Amino acid sequence: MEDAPIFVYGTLKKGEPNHYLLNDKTIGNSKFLGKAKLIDEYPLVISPNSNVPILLPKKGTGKIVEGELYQVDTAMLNRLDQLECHPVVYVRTDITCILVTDSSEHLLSDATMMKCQVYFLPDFKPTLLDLPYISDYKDSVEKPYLPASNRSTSLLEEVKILS
Ligand code: PCA
Repeated sequence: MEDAPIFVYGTLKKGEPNHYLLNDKTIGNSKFLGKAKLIDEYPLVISPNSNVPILLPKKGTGKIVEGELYQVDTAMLNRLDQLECHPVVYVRTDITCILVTDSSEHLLSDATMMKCQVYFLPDFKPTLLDLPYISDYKDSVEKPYLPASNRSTSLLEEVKILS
C-alpha cells in the first residue's frame, strides 16, 4: 500500500527555501494534492536561533496550521526524512488533515478529511511554548531560515531535550 501523503507546513511549502526538493525529479516524484489544514490546534513556532519552523506535538495548544499536501514516492520520502533528520530531530507521524483546495488551488465545496503524515518535533524544550504561535509559515527577512550548513548550533541542541 502507498504511504499516506505528507502534509508540509514549513520550508517545504511552495515559495519556501526547501520546496525545490519536491520538484527535483532526480530525487524522486511528488504530486501536489492541494492546500490543507490540520483538524486540531498545535503550536507551530519558529526556532529562536536557526529560524526553523517546528510543529510541536501538543494537541489543543496553538492554532489550526495551514499547509500543503503532497503524495511522494519512496525515494522522495527518504530524501525528506533525511532533510528533517527523521526520527532523531523531527518524527514523521500519522495525522488527519482537511483538504481545502484541489490541485489547481480551487476551493473545494466539501471539506475532505485525509489521513496524512506530518513532521512533528517531540521531546522539545518547554520554553519553545513561550514563542509566538503561527498558523501559516513564511520565511522572512526578520527571521531568515538558516539551512543546516549555516547553523552555529545544531537544531537538535537548540530545540530538543537531550537525554
Ligand atoms: N520542513 C517540514 C517540516 C518543517 C520544515 O521546515 C515541512 O515543511 O513540513
